[in-house]
Amino acid sequence: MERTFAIIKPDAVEQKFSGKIIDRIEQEGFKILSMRKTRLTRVEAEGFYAVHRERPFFNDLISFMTSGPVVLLALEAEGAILKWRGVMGETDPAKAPEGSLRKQFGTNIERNATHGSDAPETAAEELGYFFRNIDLLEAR
Ligand code: 3AN
Repeated sequence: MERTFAIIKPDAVEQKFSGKIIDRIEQEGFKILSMRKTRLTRVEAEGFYAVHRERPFFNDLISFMTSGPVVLLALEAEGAILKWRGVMGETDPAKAPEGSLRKQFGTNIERNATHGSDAPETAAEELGYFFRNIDLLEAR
C-alpha cells in the first residue's frame, strides 16, 4: 500500500466542489487516512511550495493558496501517487483528459482544483508537513 498527499484547493472549495471531489476519491478506491479543512497561512504555503520559490508564478501561487479554505487529505491505495495524479489529470486543466478532476473542476494552471504529490519522497515530506503521525493512526 502507498500513501499520497492531496489538497482540494481554494477555487474548488469556494465553488462547493469539495463533496464531489471527496466522493470521487472514495469511488476510485482510495482510503482516506486523515482529512482536515483549514486555511493555510502564508508561512505554511511558502514552506509547502519552497521548491517553487524562484519560479515567476510563486507569489501568485501563494496568494491563491492562502485566499480561502482548503481540504488536506492523506490518501492510501495501491500505487496511490500515480493513481491520484491520473485522477487529477495534467496541471493545466486545458490539457487534462475528459473525466479528470482538473478538467471537470479546474479553471487554469493556477486555479486547478487539486494538488497531488509527484513522487514517494515528496509524498512522505508533504504528509509529514501537514499531518502528525497521530493524525494518521486513527484510520487503521
Ligand atoms: P503539479 O501540482 O501538477 O505537480 P507543479 O508542481 O509543476 O504541478 O506546480 C505546482 C503548482 O504551481 C501547480 N499546482 C500550479 O497550481 C502552479 N503552477 C505551476 N505552473 C504554473 C504556471 N505556469 N503558472 C501559474 N501557476 C503554476
